[in-house]
Amino acid sequence: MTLDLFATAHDDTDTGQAPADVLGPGAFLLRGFARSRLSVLQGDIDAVVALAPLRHWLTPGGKRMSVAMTNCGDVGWISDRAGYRYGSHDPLSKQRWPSMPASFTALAREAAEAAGYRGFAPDACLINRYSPDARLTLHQDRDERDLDAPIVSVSLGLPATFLWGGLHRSDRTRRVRLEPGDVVVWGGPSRLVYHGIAGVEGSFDAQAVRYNLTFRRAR
Ligand code: MD6
Ligand code: FE
Repeated sequence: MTLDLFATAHDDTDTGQAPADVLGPGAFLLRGFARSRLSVLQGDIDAVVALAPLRHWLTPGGKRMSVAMTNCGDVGWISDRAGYRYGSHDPLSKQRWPSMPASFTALAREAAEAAGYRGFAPDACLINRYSPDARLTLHQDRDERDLDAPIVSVSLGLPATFLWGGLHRSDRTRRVRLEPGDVVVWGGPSRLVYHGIAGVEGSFDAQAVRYNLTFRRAR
């Protein structure tokens, strides 16, 4: 599938795919791109979490992150007092990270392609779980070796307020609501844009959480 950035309401009904929002040069919000796959994705998240449980990393400064995280793929993102990095093994189990489910790899490749990035083959998938009190402060994703590859980010569960800034931390931010099934793809001139999660919507269901998958080419 290719994106028609100038799609009209009429085109949407033809393709079943809403037109993309342009967040910036090379950065797109594909609304609902993963909506039909949410239950398969959630089942695969649960399978990964059974092998590599969600945990709250410490920041290099020693603070417990409010977002719970785990990984699948050849390498996983790790944070502790020694810093941020990618590693092939889960520090908790000392085992390799679980392999990336086929449903994840296919979605990441297809979403990247829809945004104009052909041949995206992620080697890392970070799984984030947000309870209603969790936040992710403004940051850049720059621990990856290959900054030419885009990042693909998938939302499941509770809606969230995503912060989209600029190339400097002090640049003003735009607030974007992310709903389950939304996919954000960014790369090129936007690859190092500052971004974060201001919060997720509360729910009467105490079990309710938001999951986010971010796919990267890390090594
Ligand atoms: C989140 N996402 O949506 C956090 N990073 O839960 C990210 O930090 C992120 O969505 C890089 C690229 C896309 C993202
Ligand atoms: Fe990020």
